[in-house]
Amino acid sequence: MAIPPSWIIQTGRSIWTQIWQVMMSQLAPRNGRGEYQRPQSEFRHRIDGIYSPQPNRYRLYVGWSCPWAHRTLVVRALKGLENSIDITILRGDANAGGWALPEPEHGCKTLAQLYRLANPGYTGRSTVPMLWDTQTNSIVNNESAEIVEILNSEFNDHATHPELDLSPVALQDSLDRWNEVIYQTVNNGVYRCGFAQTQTAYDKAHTELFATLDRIEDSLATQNYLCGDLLTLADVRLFTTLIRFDLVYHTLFKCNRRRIQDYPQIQAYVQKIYHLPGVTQTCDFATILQDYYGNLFPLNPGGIVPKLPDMSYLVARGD
Ligand SMILES: N[C@@H](CCC(=O)N[C@@H](CS)C(=O)NCC(=O)O)C(=O)O
Repeated sequence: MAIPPSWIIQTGRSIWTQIWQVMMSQLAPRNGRGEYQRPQSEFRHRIDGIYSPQPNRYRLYVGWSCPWAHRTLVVRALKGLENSIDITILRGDANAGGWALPEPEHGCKTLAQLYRLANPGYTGRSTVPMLWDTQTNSIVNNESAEIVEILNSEFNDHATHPELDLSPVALQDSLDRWNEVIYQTVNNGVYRCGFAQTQTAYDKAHTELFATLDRIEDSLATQNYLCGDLLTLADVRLFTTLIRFDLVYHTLFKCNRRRIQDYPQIQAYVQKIYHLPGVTQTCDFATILQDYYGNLFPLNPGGIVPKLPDMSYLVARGD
């Protein structure tokens, strides 16, 4: 006897919704309104005291797909720190839901093991980017917003481009203001859309995200970068979210009012940064697609990875 379709749908929906709610509550912390709450990064040392600015002493752990890690790769490239700060590129492990090392280091196969090697009993998240001190085998910092500041200012004696200052004092107020709004509504805003656990939380995040993108579009009509005519850390921080937007956030995270290629000014701005020396090489579109669609299981349980969308706006340079 055939099972009535309505029964299959009702049962499937009820079971799936319950499992989804359990998974999301574990993987994406939320407040009482179902709004995603990103946990704070726990390692916040600077390059001072025991951490002196020696070349080839520190190692950056990153993954190609992660927008926060990508910020550090862009600053490392722009400053010309490739020969003084080494990197380890981690692989997203879809089954374990974490980062795997390409080959064992200090007997560790995963980033989580490395975090615990340095800090036995650590119970927090093992995130990239992470700046590691090879001299003391300790974690210096795992907050991208701070790692980019460190790379911008602390290794100038060992940088090919020490003259490039991505955080000039004169622009500090404007930089801080942009960083604040862009973090809330764009960098973390796309995650607030994708990880929202109520309709109201999603609607709010979506509205705020596109209000900021509209505001950025207006600003870029009269200036090259967010704070005027100089590239700053605020642009780097925005860029790594924008470059992923049409690839993954527009679809997987339901950030779908417009794409980046529908904004003339923002599109030209992303294209300009993409072509700065060394930046193109930090953008790996295939891995971004694979990791987001493959690893964020509760958002894509079927596991099908879409084709690369048309990203030709990046290469069709208008200038
Ligand atoms: N606040 C951190 C966030 C970094 C972060 O969330 N990284 C993600 C990848 S996009 C991660 O490593 N997640 C692994 C986990 O949460 O276990 C930063 O900006 O550095």
